[in-house]
Amino acid sequence: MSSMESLILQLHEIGAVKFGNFKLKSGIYSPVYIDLRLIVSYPSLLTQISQTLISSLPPSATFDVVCGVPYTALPIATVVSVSNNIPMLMRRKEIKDYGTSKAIEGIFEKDQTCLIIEDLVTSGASVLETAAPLRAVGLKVSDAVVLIDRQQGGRENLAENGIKLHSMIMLTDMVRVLKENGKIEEGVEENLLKFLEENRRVSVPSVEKLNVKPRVLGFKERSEMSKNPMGKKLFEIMMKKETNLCLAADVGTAAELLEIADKVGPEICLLKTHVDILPDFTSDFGSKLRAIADKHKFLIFEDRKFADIGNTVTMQYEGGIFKILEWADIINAHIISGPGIVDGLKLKGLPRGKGLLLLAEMSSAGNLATGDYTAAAVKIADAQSDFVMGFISVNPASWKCGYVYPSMIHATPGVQMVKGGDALGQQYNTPHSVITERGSDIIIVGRGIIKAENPAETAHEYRLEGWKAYLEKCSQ
Ligand code: 5BU
Repeated sequence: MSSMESLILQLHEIGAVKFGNFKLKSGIYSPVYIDLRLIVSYPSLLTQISQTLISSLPPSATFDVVCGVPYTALPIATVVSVSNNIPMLMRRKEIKDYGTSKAIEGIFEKDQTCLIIEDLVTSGASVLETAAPLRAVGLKVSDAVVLIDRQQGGRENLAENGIKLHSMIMLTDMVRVLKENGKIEEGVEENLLKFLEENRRVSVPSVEKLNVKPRVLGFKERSEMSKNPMGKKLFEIMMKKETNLCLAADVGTAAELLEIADKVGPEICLLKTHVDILPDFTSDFGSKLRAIADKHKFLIFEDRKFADIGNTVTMQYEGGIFKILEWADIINAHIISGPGIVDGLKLKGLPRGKGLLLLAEMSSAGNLATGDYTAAAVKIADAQSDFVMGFISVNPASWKCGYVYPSMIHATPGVQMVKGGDALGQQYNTPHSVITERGSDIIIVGRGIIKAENPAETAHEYRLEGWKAYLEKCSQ
Protein backbone atom coordinates (compact mmCIF):
# COMPACT_ATOMS: atom_id res chain seq x y z
CA MET A 1 0.00 0.00 0.00
CA SER A 2 1.37 3.43 -0.92
CA SER A 3 1.95 6.04 1.79
CA MET A 4 -0.82 8.15 0.24
CA GLU A 5 -3.32 5.28 0.47
CA SER A 6 -2.34 4.55 4.05
CA LEU A 7 -2.79 8.23 4.96
CA ILE A 8 -6.22 8.34 3.33
CA LEU A 9 -7.38 5.27 5.23
CA GLN A 10 -6.08 6.62 8.52
CA LEU A 11 -7.77 9.98 7.98
CA HIS A 12 -11.01 8.15 7.32
CA GLU A 13 -10.47 5.94 10.34
CA ILE A 14 -10.17 8.89 12.75
CA GLY A 15 -13.29 10.55 11.28
CA ALA A 16 -11.51 13.43 9.53
CA VAL A 17 -13.50 12.70 6.34
CA LYS A 18 -17.28 12.57 6.44
CA PHE A 19 -19.90 12.06 3.76
CA GLY A 20 -23.37 13.65 3.80
CA ASN A 21 -24.57 17.17 2.95
CA PHE A 22 -22.48 19.92 4.49
CA LYS A 23 -22.50 23.71 4.13
CA LEU A 24 -18.97 24.98 3.44
CA LYS A 25 -17.34 28.30 4.41
CA SER A 26 -17.96 29.45 0.83
CA GLY A 27 -21.73 28.90 1.25
CA ILE A 28 -22.03 25.94 -1.12
CA TYR A 29 -23.28 22.52 -0.04
CA SER A 30 -20.83 19.66 -0.36
CA PRO A 31 -21.30 15.87 -0.18
CA VAL A 32 -17.99 15.57 1.65
CA TYR A 33 -16.64 17.34 4.72
CA ILE A 34 -13.04 17.20 5.79
CA ASP A 35 -12.02 18.24 9.30
CA LEU A 36 -8.30 18.00 9.82
CA ARG A 37 -8.32 19.70 13.24
CA LEU A 38 -8.50 16.22 14.72
CA ILE A 39 -5.00 15.26 13.67
CA VAL A 40 -3.41 16.95 16.71
CA SER A 41 -4.79 14.04 18.74
CA TYR A 42 -2.84 11.51 16.66
CA PRO A 43 0.87 12.39 16.93
CA SER A 44 2.14 9.54 14.78
CA LEU A 45 -0.30 10.45 11.99
CA LEU A 46 0.77 14.09 12.28
CA THR A 47 4.40 13.06 11.90
CA GLN A 48 3.58 10.89 8.92
CA ILE A 49 1.67 13.75 7.23
CA SER A 50 4.49 16.20 7.80
CA GLN A 51 7.12 13.83 6.41
CA THR A 52 5.08 12.98 3.35
CA LEU A 53 4.32 16.68 2.72
CA ILE A 54 7.97 17.59 2.46
CA SER A 55 9.03 14.52 0.50
CA SER A 56 6.23 15.09 -2.03
CA LEU A 57 7.68 18.46 -3.08
CA PRO A 58 9.56 18.63 -6.40
CA PRO A 59 13.22 19.77 -6.26
CA SER A 60 12.21 23.03 -7.99
CA ALA A 61 10.32 24.12 -4.86
CA THR A 62 13.17 25.61 -2.82
CA PHE A 63 12.60 27.63 0.35
CA ASP A 64 14.32 29.06 3.42
CA VAL A 65 11.43 29.15 5.89
CA VAL A 66 7.98 27.60 6.29
CA CYS A 67 4.72 29.14 7.45
CA GLY A 68 1.51 27.29 8.26
CA VAL A 69 -1.89 28.80 7.45
CA PRO A 70 -3.59 29.39 10.81
CA TYR A 71 -4.93 27.41 12.59
CA THR A 72 -5.21 23.80 11.45
CA ALA A 73 -1.96 23.76 9.49
CA LEU A 74 0.08 25.26 12.35
CA PRO A 75 0.89 21.93 14.01
CA ILE A 76 1.72 20.40 10.62
CA ALA A 77 4.12 23.27 9.87
CA THR A 78 5.64 22.96 13.34
CA VAL A 79 6.39 19.26 12.88
CA VAL A 80 7.81 19.95 9.39
CA SER A 81 10.02 22.66 10.90
CA VAL A 82 11.25 20.59 13.83
CA SER A 83 11.85 17.32 12.01
CA ASN A 84 13.60 18.92 9.02
CA ASN A 85 15.38 21.68 10.94
CA ILE A 86 13.80 24.40 8.80
CA PRO A 87 12.99 27.68 10.58
CA MET A 88 9.32 28.52 10.86
CA LEU A 89 7.33 31.75 10.82
CA MET A 90 3.88 32.38 12.23
CA ARG A 91 1.23 34.63 10.81
CA ARG A 92 -1.00 36.45 13.28
CA LYS A 93 -4.52 35.96 12.05
CA GLU A 94 -6.14 38.79 13.96
CA ILE A 95 -3.92 41.56 12.56
CA LYS A 96 -5.30 43.03 9.38
CA ASP A 97 -3.30 46.18 8.91
CA TYR A 98 0.04 44.82 7.74
CA GLY A 99 1.54 48.27 7.55
CA THR A 100 1.65 49.13 11.23
CA SER A 101 1.35 45.95 13.30
CA LYS A 102 3.49 42.88 13.45
CA ALA A 103 1.65 40.31 11.38
CA ILE A 104 4.56 37.88 11.01
CA GLU A 105 6.32 36.42 14.03
CA GLY A 106 9.79 34.88 13.75
CA ILE A 107 13.12 35.84 12.28
CA PHE A 108 13.69 36.17 8.56
CA GLU A 109 15.61 38.16 6.01
CA LYS A 110 14.12 40.16 3.18
CA ASP A 111 14.03 38.20 -0.11
CA GLN A 112 14.08 34.82 1.64
CA THR A 113 11.58 32.36 0.22
CA CYS A 114 8.74 31.06 2.36
CA LEU A 115 6.86 27.83 1.70
CA ILE A 116 3.23 27.99 2.80
CA ILE A 117 1.82 24.85 4.41
CA GLU A 118 -1.93 24.28 4.38
CA ASP A 119 -4.17 21.38 5.41
CA LEU A 120 -7.02 21.82 2.92
CA VAL A 121 -7.49 24.01 -0.16
CA THR A 122 -10.81 24.88 -1.79
CA SER A 123 -10.58 28.31 -3.48
CA GLY A 124 -7.12 29.06 -2.15
CA ALA A 125 -8.37 32.17 -0.31
CA SER A 126 -6.78 31.19 3.03
CA VAL A 127 -3.40 30.61 1.39
CA LEU A 128 -3.68 34.04 -0.23
CA GLU A 129 -4.55 35.60 3.14
CA THR A 130 -1.31 34.20 4.51
CA ALA A 131 0.75 35.03 1.41
CA ALA A 132 -0.21 38.72 1.51
CA PRO A 133 1.40 39.66 4.88
CA LEU A 134 4.43 37.46 4.10
CA ARG A 135 4.93 39.33 0.86
CA ALA A 136 4.23 42.63 2.57
CA VAL A 137 7.29 42.11 4.82
CA GLY A 138 9.51 41.34 1.83
CA LEU A 139 9.43 37.55 1.74
CA LYS A 140 9.01 35.69 -1.54
CA VAL A 141 6.13 33.25 -1.78
CA SER A 142 6.12 31.03 -4.84
CA ASP A 143 5.02 27.61 -3.56
CA ALA A 144 2.40 26.20 -1.24
CA VAL A 145 1.92 22.59 -0.21
CA VAL A 146 -1.43 21.18 0.86
CA LEU A 147 -2.48 17.88 2.38
CA ILE A 148 -5.85 17.71 0.61
CA ASP A 149 -6.84 19.55 -2.56
CA ARG A 150 -10.61 19.78 -3.01
CA GLN A 151 -10.00 20.46 -6.75
CA GLN A 152 -12.31 23.44 -6.85
CA GLY A 153 -10.13 26.11 -8.42
CA GLY A 154 -7.55 26.60 -5.66
CA ARG A 155 -4.73 25.61 -7.96
CA GLU A 156 -5.84 28.07 -10.66
CA ASN A 157 -6.60 30.92 -8.24
CA LEU A 158 -3.20 30.55 -6.59
CA ALA A 159 -1.39 30.29 -9.93
CA GLU A 160 -2.97 33.58 -10.92
CA ASN A 161 -1.40 35.07 -7.81
CA GLY A 162 2.03 33.62 -8.58
CA ILE A 163 1.83 30.62 -6.21
CA LYS A 164 2.32 27.04 -7.37
CA LEU A 165 0.21 24.60 -5.41
CA HIS A 166 1.61 21.14 -4.61
CA SER A 167 -1.15 18.77 -3.54
CA MET A 168 -0.49 15.56 -1.64
CA ILE A 169 -3.96 14.11 -1.91
CA MET A 170 -6.57 14.99 -4.50
CA LEU A 171 -10.16 14.69 -3.32
CA THR A 172 -11.01 12.40 -6.25
CA ASP A 173 -8.08 10.10 -5.34
CA MET A 174 -9.24 10.05 -1.75
CA VAL A 175 -12.75 8.95 -2.68
CA ARG A 176 -11.42 6.38 -5.12
CA VAL A 177 -9.16 4.82 -2.50
CA LEU A 178 -11.98 4.75 0.05
CA LYS A 179 -14.25 3.09 -2.48
CA GLU A 180 -11.63 0.51 -3.43
CA ASN A 181 -11.21 -0.33 0.23
CA GLY A 182 -14.95 -0.68 0.80
CA LYS A 183 -15.16 2.33 3.09
CA ILE A 184 -17.92 4.21 1.30
CA GLU A 185 -21.30 3.24 0.01
CA GLU A 186 -22.42 2.83 -3.59
CA GLY A 187 -23.11 6.16 -5.33
CA VAL A 188 -20.96 8.35 -3.07
CA GLU A 189 -18.13 8.61 -5.59
CA GLU A 190 -20.52 9.45 -8.46
CA ASN A 191 -22.21 12.03 -6.26
CA LEU A 192 -18.90 13.65 -5.46
CA LEU A 193 -17.74 13.73 -9.08
CA LYS A 194 -21.01 15.42 -10.04
CA PHE A 195 -20.53 17.97 -7.27
CA LEU A 196 -16.98 18.68 -8.44
CA GLU A 197 -18.15 19.06 -12.03
CA GLU A 198 -20.74 21.64 -10.91
CA ASN A 199 -18.35 23.49 -8.59
CA ARG A 200 -15.18 23.34 -10.56
CA ARG A 201 -14.08 26.82 -9.67
CA VAL A 202 -14.95 28.49 -6.41
CA SER A 203 -13.86 32.08 -6.85
CA VAL A 204 -11.78 33.87 -4.29
CA PRO A 205 -13.91 36.42 -2.41
CA SER A 206 -13.38 40.05 -3.31
CA VAL A 207 -10.00 41.47 -2.61
CA GLU A 208 -11.33 43.97 -0.03
CA LYS A 209 -13.03 41.19 1.90
CA LEU A 210 -9.84 39.22 1.98
CA ASN A 211 -7.84 42.27 2.93
CA VAL A 212 -5.20 41.16 0.46
CA LYS A 213 -3.42 43.79 -1.54
CA PRO A 214 -3.10 42.16 -4.93
CA ARG A 215 0.31 42.02 -6.46
CA VAL A 216 0.14 43.47 -9.95
CA LEU A 217 1.47 40.81 -12.26
CA GLY A 218 3.46 41.79 -15.31
CA PHE A 219 2.69 40.70 -18.86
CA LYS A 220 5.45 38.08 -18.66
CA GLU A 221 3.89 36.18 -15.78
CA ARG A 222 0.47 36.65 -17.29
CA SER A 223 1.52 35.26 -20.67
CA GLU A 224 2.32 32.00 -18.90
CA MET A 225 -1.18 31.95 -17.41
CA SER A 226 -3.06 32.55 -20.64
CA LYS A 227 -4.65 29.35 -21.89
CA ASN A 228 -5.20 30.69 -25.40
CA PRO A 229 -2.25 30.69 -27.82
CA MET A 230 -3.16 34.08 -29.31
CA GLY A 231 -3.50 35.56 -25.82
CA LYS A 232 -0.01 34.32 -24.98
CA LYS A 233 1.30 35.76 -28.23
CA LEU A 234 -0.22 39.17 -27.60
CA PHE A 235 1.27 39.35 -24.10
CA GLU A 236 4.64 38.42 -25.60
CA ILE A 237 4.42 41.04 -28.34
CA MET A 238 3.50 43.72 -25.81
CA MET A 239 6.55 42.86 -23.72
CA LYS A 240 8.95 42.60 -26.62
CA LYS A 241 7.84 45.80 -28.35
CA GLU A 242 7.04 47.61 -25.10
CA THR A 243 3.68 48.77 -26.34
CA ASN A 244 0.10 48.29 -25.20
CA LEU A 245 -1.35 50.44 -27.97
CA CYS A 246 -3.99 49.18 -30.39
CA LEU A 247 -4.77 51.33 -33.41
CA ALA A 248 -8.43 51.45 -34.42
CA ALA A 249 -7.77 51.90 -38.14
CA ASP A 250 -11.15 53.40 -39.05
CA VAL A 251 -10.03 55.03 -42.28
CA GLY A 252 -12.03 55.48 -45.50
CA THR A 253 -10.47 52.88 -47.79
CA ALA A 254 -8.47 49.65 -47.74
CA ALA A 255 -5.61 51.46 -49.46
CA GLU A 256 -5.46 54.06 -46.69
CA LEU A 257 -5.67 51.33 -44.08
CA LEU A 258 -2.66 49.47 -45.48
CA GLU A 259 -0.76 52.74 -45.67
CA ILE A 260 -1.41 53.74 -42.06
CA ALA A 261 -0.75 50.17 -40.88
CA ASP A 262 2.73 50.36 -42.34
CA LYS A 263 3.43 53.80 -40.87
CA VAL A 264 2.07 53.14 -37.37
CA GLY A 265 3.11 49.46 -37.30
CA PRO A 266 6.28 49.91 -35.19
CA GLU A 267 4.26 51.58 -32.41
CA ILE A 268 1.46 49.06 -31.90
CA CYS A 269 0.82 45.58 -30.56
CA LEU A 270 -2.53 45.29 -32.28
CA LEU A 271 -4.34 46.78 -35.28
CA LYS A 272 -8.11 46.82 -35.14
CA THR A 273 -10.16 46.78 -38.33
CA HIS A 274 -13.79 47.25 -39.32
CA VAL A 275 -13.47 45.51 -42.64
CA ASP A 276 -17.11 46.21 -43.61
CA ILE A 277 -16.42 49.95 -43.89
CA LEU A 278 -13.89 49.57 -46.71
CA PRO A 279 -15.43 50.27 -50.17
CA ASP A 280 -12.36 48.96 -52.03
CA PHE A 281 -12.05 45.65 -50.15
CA THR A 282 -10.63 42.90 -52.34
CA SER A 283 -9.84 39.29 -51.55
CA ASP A 284 -6.12 40.02 -51.26
CA PHE A 285 -6.67 42.56 -48.45
CA GLY A 286 -6.01 39.94 -45.78
CA SER A 287 -2.70 38.78 -47.21
CA LYS A 288 -1.51 42.35 -47.74
CA LEU A 289 -2.33 43.33 -44.18
CA ARG A 290 -0.76 40.10 -42.90
CA ALA A 291 2.53 40.97 -44.64
CA ILE A 292 2.59 44.36 -42.91
CA ALA A 293 1.64 42.79 -39.57
CA ASP A 294 4.47 40.27 -39.87
CA LYS A 295 6.93 42.98 -40.85
CA HIS A 296 6.13 45.13 -37.81
CA LYS A 297 5.14 42.30 -35.47
CA PHE A 298 1.61 43.25 -34.51
CA LEU A 299 -1.60 41.21 -34.43
CA ILE A 300 -4.77 41.84 -36.41
CA PHE A 301 -8.09 42.26 -34.59
CA GLU A 302 -11.28 42.41 -36.66
CA ASP A 303 -13.84 44.25 -34.51
CA ARG A 304 -16.71 42.27 -36.06
CA LYS A 305 -18.78 42.07 -32.86
CA PHE A 306 -20.44 38.77 -33.73
CA ALA A 307 -23.81 38.50 -32.00
CA ASP A 308 -25.82 35.66 -33.54
CA ILE A 309 -26.41 32.02 -32.59
CA GLY A 310 -23.47 29.60 -32.72
CA ASN A 311 -24.35 28.05 -36.08
CA THR A 312 -24.71 31.39 -37.88
CA VAL A 313 -21.50 32.91 -36.53
CA THR A 314 -19.43 29.96 -37.77
CA MET A 315 -20.54 30.91 -41.29
CA GLN A 316 -20.10 34.64 -40.76
CA TYR A 317 -16.60 34.05 -39.39
CA GLU A 318 -15.43 31.78 -42.17
CA GLY A 319 -17.45 32.73 -45.22
CA GLY A 320 -18.89 35.65 -47.15
CA ILE A 321 -16.76 38.17 -48.97
CA PHE A 322 -14.51 39.00 -46.05
CA LYS A 323 -13.37 35.51 -44.95
CA ILE A 324 -12.34 36.94 -41.58
CA LEU A 325 -11.07 33.59 -40.31
CA GLU A 326 -8.32 33.64 -42.92
CA TRP A 327 -6.60 36.83 -41.88
CA ALA A 328 -7.77 38.05 -38.47
CA ASP A 329 -5.83 36.79 -35.44
CA ILE A 330 -8.45 38.02 -33.02
CA ILE A 331 -12.18 38.64 -33.22
CA ASN A 332 -14.77 39.76 -30.69
CA ALA A 333 -18.34 38.85 -29.83
CA HIS A 334 -21.33 40.00 -27.83
CA ILE A 335 -22.71 37.47 -25.36
CA ILE A 336 -26.33 38.50 -25.92
CA SER A 337 -27.07 35.16 -27.63
CA GLY A 338 -25.54 33.07 -24.81
CA PRO A 339 -22.44 30.85 -24.56
CA GLY A 340 -23.23 29.02 -27.82
CA ILE A 341 -21.68 31.91 -29.74
CA VAL A 342 -18.32 31.07 -28.17
CA ASP A 343 -18.73 27.38 -29.06
CA GLY A 344 -19.50 28.32 -32.68
CA LEU A 345 -16.56 30.68 -33.13
CA LYS A 346 -14.23 28.33 -31.26
CA LEU A 347 -15.08 25.49 -33.60
CA LYS A 348 -13.50 27.43 -36.46
CA GLY A 349 -10.97 29.59 -34.63
CA LEU A 350 -9.29 27.38 -32.05
CA PRO A 351 -7.86 24.79 -34.49
CA ARG A 352 -6.16 27.73 -36.22
CA GLY A 353 -4.79 29.18 -32.97
CA LYS A 354 -7.02 32.27 -33.00
CA GLY A 355 -8.38 34.15 -29.99
CA LEU A 356 -11.67 35.76 -28.97
CA LEU A 357 -12.37 38.88 -26.92
CA LEU A 358 -15.78 39.01 -25.26
CA LEU A 359 -17.59 42.33 -25.00
CA ALA A 360 -17.95 42.66 -21.24
CA GLU A 361 -18.47 46.43 -21.37
CA MET A 362 -18.76 49.15 -24.01
CA SER A 363 -17.53 52.71 -24.12
CA SER A 364 -20.64 54.46 -25.47
CA ALA A 365 -23.03 56.42 -23.25
CA GLY A 366 -26.10 54.54 -22.06
CA ASN A 367 -24.90 51.11 -23.23
CA LEU A 368 -26.46 48.09 -21.51
CA ALA A 369 -23.33 46.00 -20.98
CA THR A 370 -23.10 46.59 -17.24
CA GLY A 371 -23.56 44.76 -13.91
CA ASP A 372 -24.97 41.26 -14.34
CA TYR A 373 -24.32 41.37 -18.07
CA THR A 374 -20.62 42.01 -17.48
CA ALA A 375 -20.59 39.25 -14.84
CA ALA A 376 -22.14 36.84 -17.35
CA ALA A 377 -19.39 37.65 -19.86
CA VAL A 378 -16.74 36.88 -17.24
CA LYS A 379 -18.41 33.57 -16.42
CA ILE A 380 -18.56 32.53 -20.07
CA ALA A 381 -14.93 33.55 -20.59
CA ASP A 382 -13.86 31.54 -17.56
CA ALA A 383 -15.59 28.42 -18.83
CA GLN A 384 -14.00 28.73 -22.30
CA SER A 385 -10.60 30.15 -21.51
CA ASP A 386 -8.90 28.00 -24.12
CA PHE A 387 -10.45 30.25 -26.76
CA VAL A 388 -11.50 33.43 -24.92
CA MET A 389 -8.30 35.40 -24.46
CA GLY A 390 -9.81 38.48 -22.86
CA PHE A 391 -12.40 41.21 -22.84
CA ILE A 392 -13.38 44.48 -24.36
CA SER A 393 -13.75 46.35 -21.10
CA VAL A 394 -13.99 49.91 -19.88
CA ASN A 395 -13.53 49.68 -16.12
CA PRO A 396 -12.48 46.14 -15.18
CA ALA A 397 -11.10 47.35 -11.84
CA SER A 398 -14.68 48.03 -10.76
CA TRP A 399 -16.07 44.60 -11.63
CA LYS A 400 -17.93 43.20 -8.67
CA CYS A 401 -18.39 39.81 -10.27
CA GLY A 402 -14.92 38.67 -9.32
CA TYR A 403 -11.38 39.87 -9.40
CA VAL A 404 -9.85 40.83 -12.70
CA TYR A 405 -8.46 37.69 -14.25
CA PRO A 406 -4.73 38.12 -14.92
CA SER A 407 -4.80 35.40 -17.56
CA MET A 408 -7.24 37.53 -19.58
CA ILE A 409 -6.33 40.61 -21.62
CA HIS A 410 -8.47 43.68 -21.04
CA ALA A 411 -8.65 46.01 -24.04
CA THR A 412 -10.37 49.37 -23.76
CA PRO A 413 -11.77 51.60 -26.51
CA GLY A 414 -12.76 55.22 -25.99
CA VAL A 415 -9.27 56.59 -25.37
CA GLN A 416 -7.88 60.03 -26.15
CA MET A 417 -5.29 62.26 -24.53
CA VAL A 418 -8.07 64.40 -23.06
CA LYS A 419 -11.20 63.09 -21.35
CA GLY A 420 -14.35 63.90 -23.35
CA GLY A 421 -16.59 62.48 -26.03
CA ASP A 422 -17.97 62.85 -29.54
CA ALA A 423 -21.40 63.96 -30.76
CA LEU A 424 -22.69 60.38 -31.07
CA GLY A 425 -22.20 59.02 -27.59
CA GLN A 426 -18.56 57.95 -27.60
CA GLN A 427 -16.89 58.64 -24.24
CA TYR A 428 -13.14 59.10 -23.86
CA ASN A 429 -10.78 58.46 -20.97
CA THR A 430 -7.05 59.14 -20.89
CA PRO A 431 -4.42 56.38 -21.38
CA HIS A 432 -3.22 56.87 -17.82
CA SER A 433 -6.64 56.49 -16.22
CA VAL A 434 -7.57 53.54 -18.45
CA ILE A 435 -4.47 51.56 -17.51
CA THR A 436 -4.02 52.51 -13.86
CA GLU A 437 -7.36 53.47 -12.25
CA ARG A 438 -9.55 51.42 -14.56
CA GLY A 439 -7.30 48.36 -14.53
CA SER A 440 -7.07 47.75 -18.26
CA ASP A 441 -4.14 46.43 -20.31
CA ILE A 442 -4.52 47.78 -23.83
CA ILE A 443 -5.60 51.21 -25.03
CA ILE A 444 -7.57 51.22 -28.29
CA VAL A 445 -7.19 54.55 -30.04
CA GLY A 446 -8.91 55.53 -33.29
CA ARG A 447 -9.55 59.15 -34.16
CA GLY A 448 -7.03 60.35 -31.57
CA ILE A 449 -4.39 58.99 -33.98
CA ILE A 450 -5.88 58.79 -37.44
CA LYS A 451 -7.19 62.36 -37.44
CA ALA A 452 -3.89 63.73 -36.14
CA GLU A 453 -1.66 65.69 -38.46
CA ASN A 454 1.08 63.11 -38.13
CA PRO A 455 -0.47 59.75 -37.15
CA ALA A 456 2.85 57.93 -36.69
CA GLU A 457 4.20 60.60 -34.33
CA THR A 458 0.94 60.78 -32.43
CA ALA A 459 0.81 57.00 -32.14
CA HIS A 460 4.29 57.16 -30.64
CA GLU A 461 3.01 59.58 -28.00
CA TYR A 462 0.06 57.33 -27.14
CA ARG A 463 2.38 54.36 -26.96
CA LEU A 464 4.68 56.13 -24.49
CA GLU A 465 1.71 57.21 -22.35
CA GLY A 466 0.19 53.73 -22.32
CA TRP A 467 3.45 51.97 -21.53
CA LYS A 468 4.43 54.46 -18.84
CA ALA A 469 1.07 53.84 -17.16
CA TYR A 470 1.60 50.06 -17.35
CA LEU A 471 5.04 50.34 -15.72
CA GLU A 472 3.62 52.63 -13.05
CA LYS A 473 0.90 50.09 -12.30
CA CYS A 474 3.43 47.25 -12.02
CA SER A 475 5.59 49.19 -9.60
CA GLN A 476 2.68 49.90 -7.21
P1 5BU B 1 -12.32 56.25 -31.60
O1 5BU B 1 -12.11 56.97 -32.87
O2 5BU B 1 -11.07 56.16 -30.75
O3 5BU B 1 -13.55 56.74 -30.87
O4 5BU B 1 -12.63 54.75 -32.06
C1 5BU B 1 -12.97 53.73 -31.20
C2 5BU B 1 -13.01 52.41 -31.91
O5 5BU B 1 -13.32 51.38 -30.97
C3 5BU B 1 -14.07 52.32 -32.98
O6 5BU B 1 -13.55 51.49 -33.99
C4 5BU B 1 -15.23 51.64 -32.34
O7 5BU B 1 -15.96 50.85 -33.24
C5 5BU B 1 -14.55 50.75 -31.33
N1 5BU B 1 -15.32 50.53 -30.12
C6 5BU B 1 -15.72 51.54 -29.27
O8 5BU B 1 -15.44 52.70 -29.51
N2 5BU B 1 -16.43 51.26 -28.17
C7 5BU B 1 -16.77 50.00 -27.83
O9 5BU B 1 -17.39 49.78 -26.80
C8 5BU B 1 -16.34 48.97 -28.71
C9 5BU B 1 -15.62 49.25 -29.82
BR1 5BU B 1 -16.74 47.26 -28.31
